[in-house]
Amino acid sequence: MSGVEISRIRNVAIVAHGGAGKTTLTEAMLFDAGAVSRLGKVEDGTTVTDFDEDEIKRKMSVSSAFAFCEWKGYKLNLIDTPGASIFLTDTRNCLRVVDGAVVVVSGVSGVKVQTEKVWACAEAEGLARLIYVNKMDQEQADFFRVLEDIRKNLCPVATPIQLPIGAQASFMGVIDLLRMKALIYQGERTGKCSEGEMSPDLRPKAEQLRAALVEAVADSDDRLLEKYLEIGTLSYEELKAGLRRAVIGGKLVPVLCGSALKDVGVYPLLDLLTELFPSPADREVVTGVDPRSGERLTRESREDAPFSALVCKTLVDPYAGKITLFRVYSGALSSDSSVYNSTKGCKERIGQVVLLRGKHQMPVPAIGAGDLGAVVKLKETATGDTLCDERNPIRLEPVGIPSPIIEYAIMPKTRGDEEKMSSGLHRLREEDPSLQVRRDSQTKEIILAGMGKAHLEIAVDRLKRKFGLEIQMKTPRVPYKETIHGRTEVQGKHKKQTGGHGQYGDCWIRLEPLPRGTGYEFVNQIVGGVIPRQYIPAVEKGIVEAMEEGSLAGYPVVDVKVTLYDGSYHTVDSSEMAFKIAGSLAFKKGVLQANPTLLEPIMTIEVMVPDECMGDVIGDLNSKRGRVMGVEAKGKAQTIKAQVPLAEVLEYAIQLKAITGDRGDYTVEFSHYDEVPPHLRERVIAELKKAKGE
Ligand SMILES: Nc1nc2c(ncn2[C@@H]2O[C@H](COP(=O)(O)OP(=O)(O)O)[C@@H](O)[C@H]2O)c(=O)[nH]1
Ligand SMILES: [Mg+2]
Repeated sequence: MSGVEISRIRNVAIVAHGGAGKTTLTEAMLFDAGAVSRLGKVEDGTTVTDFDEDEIKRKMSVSSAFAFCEWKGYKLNLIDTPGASIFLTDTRNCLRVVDGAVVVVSGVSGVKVQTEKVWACAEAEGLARLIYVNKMDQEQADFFRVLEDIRKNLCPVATPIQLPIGAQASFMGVIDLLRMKALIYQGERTGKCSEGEMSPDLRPKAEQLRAALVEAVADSDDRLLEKYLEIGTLSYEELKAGLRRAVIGGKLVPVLCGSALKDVGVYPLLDLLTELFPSPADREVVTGVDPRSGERLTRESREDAPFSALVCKTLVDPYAGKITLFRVYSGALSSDSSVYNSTKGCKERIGQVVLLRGKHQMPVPAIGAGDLGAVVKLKETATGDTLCDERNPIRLEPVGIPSPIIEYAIMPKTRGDEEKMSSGLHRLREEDPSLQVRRDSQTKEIILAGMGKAHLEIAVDRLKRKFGLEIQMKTPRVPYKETIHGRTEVQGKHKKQTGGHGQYGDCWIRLEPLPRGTGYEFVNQIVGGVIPRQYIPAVEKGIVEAMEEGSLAGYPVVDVKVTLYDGSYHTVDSSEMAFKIAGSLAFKKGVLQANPTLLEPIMTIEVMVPDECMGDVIGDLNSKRGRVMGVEAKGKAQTIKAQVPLAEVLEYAIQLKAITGDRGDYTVEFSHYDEVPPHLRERVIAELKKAKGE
């Protein structure tokens, strides 16, 4: 129906830390396979998968991109993913819909914290993996140093199946250890190579590595091991088949090398993807739930099964509209049909379905099981949704959304653009669910939250480019709170008895501090009707309103117990309004008498950094009034757990980047409120008052 047999589809994500060469490698694969006639460059903004204006401007991927090519009768669906941690959600969504991942590691700088992160994501998805050691042409590239790094910090079962020929400026090809042949590249950036015998000086190393490879493959399979122990070696066919099973089972990860920029070692990579990676039919059947009963369901990767697909990405174009990218798990999606969105519980009209190669859309009659595709102009569907056959509904499991780590207050530069901004933000969120928008009930600011400052800046840039909106970004205000240390008794009296109908309300309240985090408690101890029962809620209402704006600096008052114990009333002049005012007056006065103080939010922060940065990061946290609670080693990284006031880490994403050279990462979440130290309180209050005055 869709033209490709499922066993001949390979869905592959290209993952790595930023700058390892994913986009360049994707470009070289597309070029070598003849899908594009010109080999583009990231520097020139001419690659297929960095087509977005933001990417061309920044010379880095900010969004994953689909592309496909044909290679020896197979269809390779490639997803070039962004490497920066701020876009990890996008990368995770892509990893969910592929069957294998090419992990690119720079032959110069080796494994980075971000490599470990994407590696862990690929592993969690149960993906077959292959490591491509890139940039072998660059100065200081060293295959064996990086291999050791990979084995130690990323994957103990990483096993070379190639050996570089030459190094750095003299890097010219690779030795295929499976066939023991040398592939020598001549022309610059043509992808073409000639096959021949390896030079004698490389043979000992090649033989040693091949023996290790054969042993590793044998080790991964009892039947092969028996044979190997008996005969001492494996045939080429056994080796190849055993290697494929080991790769699919995650028991062995082949290591290749090359130069994406010079298009060296890309041909063999394409071959190996078809030969070693699983087809969609080789994966375990996809599971989901029945949206009506919650019962567990499965769908086989077959075109005659009921249709199901998972949306892994949404692109919003102000002119072309919304593009929804998905993987079909079962059945097929035809143009001009209708499907059911089981996440939203609504039907969607399907117009033209297309295949994507970067920004180019190629219309097709249908997208079949196991394949990746896209459709434009769906109304309700967002990333993470399941599309399925209405009569056979299923909901597949989406990738979760991480909690944001940085927040900025945003406002349109032009007054009156608020509504336009809000609808623009809504569209952006359809593309990128890791962007979050909320209005802070306390500071009244619109808060844009995301995974890093650059993440938010890119969002703001997009609002400008796509919707013509000029947006201002500010560090958000810290939501301080106020509380009291002391106990006090205070009267609030509201009396106006000159002319006409008078007003009279009078109450006595007692204020006492409550433990941190308790909030507020109101106790009515009025006896003998000194305040008539119907006015008591009014007194409390006045107190609650006054509590929203404390007397110290105008921030909400928390953790107080208020006891109403006395008062008086007037038979004619008393009213609810008068008692409400009396309650409010009493509370405001009382707070000032009861030794008021300022509370600030304290965050729990977990910082992941490489060993060598740890001292600097801990020192910096200490200077930020942080309290380090523990350090835990995890692979090559250390995780530092600390508590630190929010006011000190509003721009932590930027500071950590500076301290660690972008090798760190962190998560932050609210922990509790604690008192602002007395020596800082006056300064904070003065600043707050100044800000309020503006
Ligand atoms: N010398 C050399 N540079 C490379 C190679 N592959 C990529 N680069 C360069 O490394 C930079 C980052 O490449 P890019 O493909 O954008 O990396 P990505 O962030 O992983 O997508 C660019 O300047 C590329 O030209 C390579 O094999 N050799
Ligand atoms: Mg890229």
